[in-house]
Order: sequence, then C-alpha cells, then structure tokens
Amino acid sequence: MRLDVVTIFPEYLDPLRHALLGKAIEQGRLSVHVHDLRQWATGVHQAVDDSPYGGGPGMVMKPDVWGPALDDVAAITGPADTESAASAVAHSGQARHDENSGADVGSSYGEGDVDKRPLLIVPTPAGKPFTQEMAQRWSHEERIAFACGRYEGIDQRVVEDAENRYRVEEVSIGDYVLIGGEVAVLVIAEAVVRLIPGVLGNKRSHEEDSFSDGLLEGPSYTKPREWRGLEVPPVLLSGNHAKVDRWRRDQSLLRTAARRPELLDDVSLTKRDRKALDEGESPEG
Ligand code: 6GU
Repeated sequence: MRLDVVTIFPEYLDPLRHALLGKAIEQGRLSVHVHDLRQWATGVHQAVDDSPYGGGPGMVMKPDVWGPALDDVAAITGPADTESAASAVAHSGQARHDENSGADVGSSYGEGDVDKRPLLIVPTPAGKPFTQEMAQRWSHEERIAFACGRYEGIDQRVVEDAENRYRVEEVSIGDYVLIGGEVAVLVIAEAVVRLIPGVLGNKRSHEEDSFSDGLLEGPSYTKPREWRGLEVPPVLLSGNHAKVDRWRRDQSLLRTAARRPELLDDVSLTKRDRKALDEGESPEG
C-alpha cells in the first residue's frame, strides 16, 4: 500500500515511520510519502489560506493551492514510483497552472469500468464517523491519499473537484474538534495498516479485536497468577477451552452493555447471550 499525505506540517507525520508502520515499510508492504502543501503555494507570501466568503472567524484553505497539489499527487503512478519520483512531481507543483489541470487528468469512468481512482481521505470533524469496518475495507486499497486541512477547513470546491481524480471520503475520528487533520491521519493510517495481511503477525489477533464482532473485547490477564492480592479469574486456568470461550463471550457482552449499550442493538444475541446479560454482574457496574 502507498500512502500520500499532503499537509502544511510534514514533521507531524513522522510517527508514520515508527513502530508498527515502520516495520510494514521495512517489510515492503507499505510506503509513506509526505508532501508539504507550501510547495504548491504561489505569491511572495506563499499563502495557503484566506478569509471566508460570507464573513466569520478563522481562515479557509485556498482551492488554487490544494487543487494543483491533489492533481500532482493523483498523477503519481504505481508502486514502482520511488521516493525521488514522488518528490520530483511534488517539486514541479509551483510550475503548474490551475487552469489546465482539470479535464486532462483522466476523469471519466464509463459504466462497467473498474474504478482505478485512488482513495482520497479528507479528515474533518464534519465527516462520516470512521469505523473498524472502514479500516477493514481500506486495508485492501493499493493507494490512499490524505488531505490535511487546518484552520476552518478547505474550500469545499476542492473536495468536489477532487472527485474527478479520486474516490473521496470525508471522515471524522470522533465528536470533538482537533486543530487539524494530521493526528486523524495518524489514527486512520494505524487502524488501516495493521489490517494489511502480514503486517500483524497473528491473524487471530485482529479477528478478535474489539468491534470486529460488534462487541467490545473483555479483560485480559497474564502471569503472575496472583498479583497484589488480586487473582486471575480461575476459569482461565481451567484448560477447558469451551468454558474459556463462553466466559470471554460473557465478559464482552457485559462490558459492552455497561460501556456501549447502543452497540448491542446491531448484534444478534443467542438465548445463552441474553441469559448472560440478564444474570451477569458487570465488573464495571
Ligand atoms: Cl478527522 N479532523 C479534525 N480536524 N478534527 C476532528 C476530526 C478530524 N475528527 C474529530 N475531530
């Protein structure tokens, strides 16, 4: 998978190269290319934002900077593209003109054609809520680009126009407001990349993730058996796998009922599940 991120704070994306994602890069399963939006800014002040039409506080990011940036990133082709090829395109940004960048960049998809447009994710608190189901779907993408907005967002025409070259998704990572999209990109990229086959060693470890069966995961324990006077639940030491599985299912159900009861509306419950919920004392109350 190839990730392209366009941002005015490239160093904010450095964590994408560390830990789990860094390992995926070393394994050749992932490449990460971060582009400084200012490379596409024009004029002496290299402005990337301006005051909003209609008035109001804050600044809006300029379409005549974002348009050429997203055109150039879309034009980068294939996994054969190297880091230097990517930055060669990036550096050509200033020489390009907005006027000739639209119709010629491959924008028509007839019926029955395979849609080869890369995915463009635009993080915004006004987006659709990001979910594990999206992460699962996006883990099969060959290319994902991210457009990080700051201030009061990006001129909406940029998103509209980008549909000519991308499949565009505006997504939110939760009901709170961040200063910009960069941290949301870190969140989304980590959730997606860990699901790429081979990136996480053990396949079972994401089949059993919270949310993958619609429930929260229950508690986990390791050695020692007794710690500060607290015992590991005895069933986990019993060696009875059926009993352990049933206990874990019950813990998931009880925790979900206590912390995220709305999730249970979309889960099909067996009679045995209902019994566990009726009888159970949740550890969280
Ligand atoms: Cl995706 N972006 C920004 N800027 N703020 C957010 C968000 C995204 N999700 C929640 N708040």
